[in-house]
Amino acid sequence: MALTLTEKIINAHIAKSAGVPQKGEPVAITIDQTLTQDATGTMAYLQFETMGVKRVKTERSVAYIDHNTLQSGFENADDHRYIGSVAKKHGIYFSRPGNGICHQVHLERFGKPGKTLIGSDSHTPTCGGIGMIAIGAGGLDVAVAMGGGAYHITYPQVVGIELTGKLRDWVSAKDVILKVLQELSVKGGVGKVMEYYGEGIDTLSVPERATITNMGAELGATASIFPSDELTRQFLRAQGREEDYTELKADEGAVYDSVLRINLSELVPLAACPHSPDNIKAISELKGEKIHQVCIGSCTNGSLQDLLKVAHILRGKTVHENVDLSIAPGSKQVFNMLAESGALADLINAGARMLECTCGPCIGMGQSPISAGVSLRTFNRNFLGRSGTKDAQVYLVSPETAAISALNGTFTDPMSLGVMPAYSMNKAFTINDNMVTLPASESDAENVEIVRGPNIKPFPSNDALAETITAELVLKVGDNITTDHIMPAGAKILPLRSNIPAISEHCFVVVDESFPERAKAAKAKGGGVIVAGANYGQGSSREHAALAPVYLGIRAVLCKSFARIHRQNLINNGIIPLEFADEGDYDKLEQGVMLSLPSVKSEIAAGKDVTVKSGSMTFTVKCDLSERDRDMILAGGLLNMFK
Ligand code: MIC
Ligand code: SF4
Repeated sequence: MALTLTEKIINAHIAKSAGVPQKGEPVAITIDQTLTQDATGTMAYLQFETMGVKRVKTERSVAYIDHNTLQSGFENADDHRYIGSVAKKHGIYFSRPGNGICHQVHLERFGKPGKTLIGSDSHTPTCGGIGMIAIGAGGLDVAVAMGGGAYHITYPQVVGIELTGKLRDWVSAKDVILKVLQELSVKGGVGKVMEYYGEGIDTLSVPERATITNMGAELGATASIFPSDELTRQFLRAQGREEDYTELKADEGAVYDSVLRINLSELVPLAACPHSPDNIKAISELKGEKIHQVCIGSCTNGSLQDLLKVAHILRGKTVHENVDLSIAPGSKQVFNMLAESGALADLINAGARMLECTCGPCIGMGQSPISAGVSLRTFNRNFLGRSGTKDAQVYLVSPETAAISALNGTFTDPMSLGVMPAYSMNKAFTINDNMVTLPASESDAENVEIVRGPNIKPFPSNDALAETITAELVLKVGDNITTDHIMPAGAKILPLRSNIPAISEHCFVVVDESFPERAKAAKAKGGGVIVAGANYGQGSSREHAALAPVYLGIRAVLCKSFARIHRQNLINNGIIPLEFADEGDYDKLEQGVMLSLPSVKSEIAAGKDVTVKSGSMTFTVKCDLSERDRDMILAGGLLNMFK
């Protein structure tokens, strides 16, 4: 049978040889590579340590420091040191602070076509740009994979995205993925892999493809992938690793579960408007509106190609007096090459505030906009409050739109710039892996000591499931609640990532400041339940959005539907994921009522719907779990199950 590229790679990685499961059925896949970043990494490595595995069992595991890099106290620095020491001891490559953003560096230096990668960051699918099945996951799942365990997913549907035509001058790869988001929405990719094909892909370089696969995360997709072709070979050759190249594509006649066709020639510059990546308008509709800030960089648009275009636009000009422009290159390689080519001088001369090559403003690590400010960012998320300024209006745009708008002080269509100069990717990148520390040899590893700072507190454990739950409906929220609502990030809160009791005090405060107090009061009386609309938990992979609720006594989340990674994080930590069988029941429940689940344990163990009672009302809700997930829920989480 003719297979899609996604199916070929997944089928070659099926862990147990019970044959290829049907689409929508659980599948366990073997994992070739893992990555972690520092904001999720501390938890992942604490969990890895409890597994007692001496050396990672993957082909390559890399620990990056790129998120929590603002050291305004000892916490982040301590966590970096801890991760570095674990990496050295257990066979993990360590990308030191200053080396760049995990997804950019992994694409440049480690990713390999045809391999599987999971990472404790939702934008891990970036490496789909070089033909990998790369998936974002919770830290615990990454820890299990480092220990040689399989990764469990639902066998995805494969959406074919056929690209025809060619982008016009100043229309960017970012506009392609914004168009896909406009068509499919932030929940359009749940349970699916987006596979790109068609003549249009021949016009997109690997970094451009990576911009597109990166923001597949915003569709909720499990992964996004491009074929590995001549352009992939050129990229790998330019990275000095042509030997990692393999040609990969879908079989002739492969059938996709659904198809979306996009003619690149018809696209125009777009923006995702506040506060959702699928709230799309054309820049021409926003033209002339005043802006206050521009931030360029991130794992979406921090490549050399992106920043060379920005430098070209800024050359010899000055950033508008009402605009603050910050630029964070995606990696040390990009930063170096900007310096070598002289483009860095163009950026500095124009008045850009150059930041180190980290996530920076994308995760609210500095550069919060002014009150009610309009900020144009080349990033991938514009969720409420994520920038650090709650009433800021964040728009997601291409580097081209960002740069020209920074000069004019208003939304400006880059197509007004006329003909674009010919850009060719460098034949060779500047390669210097001196900021990647190699792990100790097996014999030396015995002597490596793990360094633990005082900020590192043990993670909370859950109890095995009891037969009955009686809990308060402590919070009722609507559709598309993000993990940035559940567990906000930013410079003030991120240093608490290794301290669950402390970070829990910030849980849901963007939505309701009294939530932590109310949840704790409910915990003392049996626990709490959260009720939500559709696509609950979209966005990041941060396990803290499950760990803090565990700590605050949340026993179950009852919603219309879940985002994939967050649902798994809830299960891994023993919070029951329930879905309304009749969505009308959502409207009947009010915050503050008591809910009882009289036979929850027996019902879940028997694979039945779960009975819920509230006052005189009785209804059933769905709890569709694989056998493994059911065992985890009954045990109170993955680590309990191991014990
Ligand atoms: C994000 O972009 O939201 C993050 C910060 O990279 C998260 C990870 C985290 O919260 O640590 C993600 O995408 O998974
Ligand atoms: Fe970092 Fe932003 Fe990318 Fe997340 S989305 S990995 S915070 S650059």
